[in-house]
Amino acid sequence: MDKLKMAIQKSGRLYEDSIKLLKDCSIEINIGIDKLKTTALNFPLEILFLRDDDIPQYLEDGVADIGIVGKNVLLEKRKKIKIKETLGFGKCRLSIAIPKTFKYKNIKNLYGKKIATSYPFLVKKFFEEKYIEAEIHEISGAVEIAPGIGLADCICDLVSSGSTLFMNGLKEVETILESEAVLASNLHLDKDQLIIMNKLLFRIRAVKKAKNNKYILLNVPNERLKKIISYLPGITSPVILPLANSKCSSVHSVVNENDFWGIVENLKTIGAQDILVLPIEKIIL
Ligand code: PRT
Ligand code: ZN
Repeated sequence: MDKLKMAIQKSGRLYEDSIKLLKDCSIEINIGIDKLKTTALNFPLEILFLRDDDIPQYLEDGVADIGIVGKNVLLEKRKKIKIKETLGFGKCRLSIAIPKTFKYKNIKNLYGKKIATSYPFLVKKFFEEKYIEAEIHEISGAVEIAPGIGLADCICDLVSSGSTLFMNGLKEVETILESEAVLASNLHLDKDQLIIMNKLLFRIRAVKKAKNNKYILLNVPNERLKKIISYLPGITSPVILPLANSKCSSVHSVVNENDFWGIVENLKTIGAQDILVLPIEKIIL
């Protein structure tokens, strides 16, 4: 079987998490010194290291079959490729930011303003949808300094912590896109390539599911068991095991990260004891 060619960012914000994702999927790779490409040792995958901006084009052209790229880049480039899975890292938002001194009430205040951005297509689309005319000035980097040097009235750029905006005297006023890394694919994969991609997606989904859940073990007085398990759905249902102390049982279950603290607080109030929480490596349903 041929290998599937996968593009990932050569260096930058998505590199570490992309490599970690492969590792979490039990795919072993040796990264050479030149770091142009490498082959997985235990999975039919060839990995190409590229600049993130080039990945959508390479996917459309079939130079790479699948790739990891920010949704922001993918939507800006408008190539004929398909998003197969969101990956939960590289999270950021594409936002409009204005100088702190700018008196802003609503989006209409941006009418006729000059906006510096590296995302001209997405910004243009946003303003067209709002029927606002604005002048878009495309720049490729250091967008946040544009208002300070008189190049633009405001900017549209990626934001994660917000500290870059803060340090440049800017404040965020509108979010035009929520973004994260995605796995995208070429539209014309053959049967063998689809088989490999689906095997990889199966692993990625198991890893993602595990990351969003915790394994929880607790000891419960038997008379409280019914109430306690009503708070613990588990994957199918919770496991209940007898303890040496016959008045108590051990309950094992899986809890979603988002609901975790609420559930634990309730369990404690109802009488759960000795609560242990463990990370899960993979969940295969
Ligand atoms: O060399 P190459 O072209 O491959 O990389 P690059 O320099 O173009 O991209 P890189 O590595 O900076 O970002 C790759 C991807 O990471 C982006 O396309 C996004 O999908 C994602 N990502 C997540 C971010 C950020 N968070 C982010 N904060 N990309 C850029 N930023 C920048 C932003 O542009 C601004 O300058 O970080 C600054 C703001 O960060 P905060 O934390 O101060 O708000
Ligand atoms: Zn780039």
